[in-house]
Amino acid sequence: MTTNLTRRQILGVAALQTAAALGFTRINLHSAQAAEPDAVDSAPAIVIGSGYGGAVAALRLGQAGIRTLVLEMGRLWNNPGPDGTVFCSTSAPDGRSMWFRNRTEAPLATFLWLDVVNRDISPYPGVLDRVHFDAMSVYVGRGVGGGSLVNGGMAVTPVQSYFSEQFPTVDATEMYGTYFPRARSMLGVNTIDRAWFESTEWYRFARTSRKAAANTGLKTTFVPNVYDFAYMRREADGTATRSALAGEVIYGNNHGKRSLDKTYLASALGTGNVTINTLERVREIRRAADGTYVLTADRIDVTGAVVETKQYGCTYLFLAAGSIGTTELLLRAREKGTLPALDASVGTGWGTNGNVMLARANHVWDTVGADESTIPVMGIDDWANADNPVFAEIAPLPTGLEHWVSLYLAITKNPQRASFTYDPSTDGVKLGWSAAQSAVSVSMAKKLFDRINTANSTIYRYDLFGAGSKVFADDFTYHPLGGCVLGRATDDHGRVKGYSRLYVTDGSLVPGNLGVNPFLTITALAERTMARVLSEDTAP
Ligand code: FAE
Repeated sequence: MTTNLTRRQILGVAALQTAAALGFTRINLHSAQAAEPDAVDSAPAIVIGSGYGGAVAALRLGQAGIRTLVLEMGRLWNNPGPDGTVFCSTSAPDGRSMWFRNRTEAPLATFLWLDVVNRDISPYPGVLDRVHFDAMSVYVGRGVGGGSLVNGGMAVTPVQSYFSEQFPTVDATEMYGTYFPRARSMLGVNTIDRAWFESTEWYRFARTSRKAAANTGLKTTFVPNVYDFAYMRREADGTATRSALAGEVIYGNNHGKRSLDKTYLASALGTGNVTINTLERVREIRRAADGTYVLTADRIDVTGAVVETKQYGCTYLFLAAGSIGTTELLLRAREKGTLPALDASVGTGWGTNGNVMLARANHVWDTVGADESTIPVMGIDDWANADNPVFAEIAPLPTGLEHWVSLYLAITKNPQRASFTYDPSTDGVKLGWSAAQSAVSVSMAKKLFDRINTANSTIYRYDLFGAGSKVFADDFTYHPLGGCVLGRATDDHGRVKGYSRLYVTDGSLVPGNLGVNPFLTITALAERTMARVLSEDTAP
């Protein structure tokens, strides 16, 4: 990994490693029996979750000199396994791939209808989770860095007019002038060299999809990424260990990716004010009589057994457990009466960002190449089409063989939203999203790709999404958004309604749809919240 780290970031990485070592040692010392919570550990500020929203909160709190504890249910991904790598490979996944599963659950289930993609694995706190609800499942990252550990790294700035439509009370000039640039710079966003893109075998697949779009009269656009493209070129030259060029992405990149543990979180630890506890899942939040917050968290071991139940206290509480995690924590607190004054809109306004995955079969002369980089760098941009707005990421399908498949993740302007409800029988949440709501995304994606197929005399692939010749994968999303929407469940800066010194900084603030991949916006909004909170709420 050659991504440049600042001295503070290097200190931070060293601290992460020490914390992990200590964490695992402590875990081994405890019996598998869960204990009752006893002592309350306290910190002025606690952050739940270490994805984008949590990483921004931790860094800015640490820089402000506020001692901060981050609680993360996943593990720290820094120690190599027996095979010498931190993350397992995509072609031969093991327990490190998925969160406590007996078998992997990859987005593409089959190839030529054959069950050749998924593998049996041993349960372990792996890096990718697929959370199942009735008619929708949600992919999320687990570990220090959250979704940044497993995602495609696409750092896309939304169209300003649509951002303003979704966030009418947020000053867009300030977002586009200050917070988006700040987020891009902190995340290490870079762009692929155009000449290399045009010539390398590794992006033949994207050029072939671009040609099909151009034949349809559609516009394509380059998309920035946090994967280090200079490193990728060295991979191609054979002078650096391959990661993006070795099929790595959804189960973690061993090299090249500027995930949050290398950027925001390393800097946060470098402040000396931030500690991250791993394998600790917050279960309950309540408010003490003095107005401070008390959290109950289960510490698990690598078998998933609860080895300790802990209580934490804090003055400032930042929820950054992701759209699903934060919404569940708040809904449970409202419905069980531990935070009864939470707004009625908590749990509402959730959407899939209109996600649909699909693939086309190219003609034999339109090859995609045996070599495909896992890092997407291009999208079909038809968002300005008022009749059917779609932004479709040109996605890789690296198998090491020519397969003539063009894969896409379409982001459609689906207006459908769903709500979560608390289920006392499981102490969890149910999601009211229906298959009919997914059908709205499918019909929009179909409209666009029918045009592309007609213009190119091509057809869809029917063999990739499981038995039954499913063409449109509409039963999962990579982009869960909403549940605690900005300006509804919170004020305009993520302060949760009904309680002081309680904040949300993650994807649950985004009202269900953004039109582009969401992490840059989540990061920029979190920067905006932290700037306001630190200037107004934490003064002595
Ligand atoms: P997130 O990153 O999910 O972090 C939440 C963290 O909280 C996780 O580490 C959880 O383990 C932890 N957590 C949850 N509950 C608890 C609890 N009770 N106690 C303690 N910890 C908890 O949230 N987006 C893009 O913009 N570009 C892409 O290219 C892209 N590709 C993607 C590919 C895949 C396969 C996936 C799954 C997602 C992709 N995304 C992409 C989405 C992006 O990763 C996602 O929007 C962000 O990670 C969401 O950030 P949050 O801070 O909301």
